[in-house]
Amino acid sequence: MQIFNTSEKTTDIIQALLKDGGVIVKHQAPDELIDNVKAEFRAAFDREGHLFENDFNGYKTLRLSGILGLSRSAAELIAHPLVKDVADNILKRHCECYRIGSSTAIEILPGEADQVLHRDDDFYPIRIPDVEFQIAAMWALDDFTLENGATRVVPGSQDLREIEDVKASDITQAVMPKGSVLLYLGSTIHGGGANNSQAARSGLITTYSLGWLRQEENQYLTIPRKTVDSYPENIRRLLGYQSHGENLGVFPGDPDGNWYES
Ligand SMILES: O=C(O)CCC(=O)C(=O)O
Repeated sequence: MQIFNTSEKTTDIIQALLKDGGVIVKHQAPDELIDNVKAEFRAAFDREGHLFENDFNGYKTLRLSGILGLSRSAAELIAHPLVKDVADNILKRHCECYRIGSSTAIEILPGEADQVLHRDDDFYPIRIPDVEFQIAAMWALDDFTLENGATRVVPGSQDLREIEDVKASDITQAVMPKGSVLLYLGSTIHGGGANNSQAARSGLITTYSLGWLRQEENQYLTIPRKTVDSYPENIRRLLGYQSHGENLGVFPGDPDGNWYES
């Protein structure tokens, strides 16, 4: 998996992502922004982060959903220009617009084991050859290291190999400094890493899915409407407040005017 720096061309980043199924781009968000996001998550992590514990998420991992209802600063990561450029390029090959599939803050605590390897898009019941249903952006809110559970990724696994066939030697880890982003395809096998350090490892993963697919996390019922309305149009669109073309998900007030004339 290739590692890029800020200065490199987006087309090269996209090419690497499509080739390897994942790519790291370092130093995309300033420390101050990352610290604000972390501060805005803190109380919610402490209050409700444990509610997501299960065999898949782990029992020493805190999680949060409904991110844009919890942190306004997170909007800057979710709608980051690089992520948008990459999503535009990969997803708009197959749709007119895309939306947030899910957005999840994840704090892996010391003592957590490896998460089960998985593909994010496996919950869609069919595949269409050569169509990526979604991409994901995992922001490092702390330095991601081998010891603290940097996301495990299987480069090339967008070839749809069986997850059971993955060998330890196929797995790499997204070691990256705080403020960097790991981009990966919905079809790429990955999972959280074991945290063998003494400190928590926090990240924010957002998936972006084709506009004609059902969103993984129902943003309409998760984020209060008043909060949605307080965001600018690009964020409202990402949350799903836009129709897909003239016929899917139309509603009064659609920003593209896809509603019946009265
Ligand atoms: O925490 C991580 O590094 C990855 C988590 C993940 O892939 C997931 O929960 O779907």
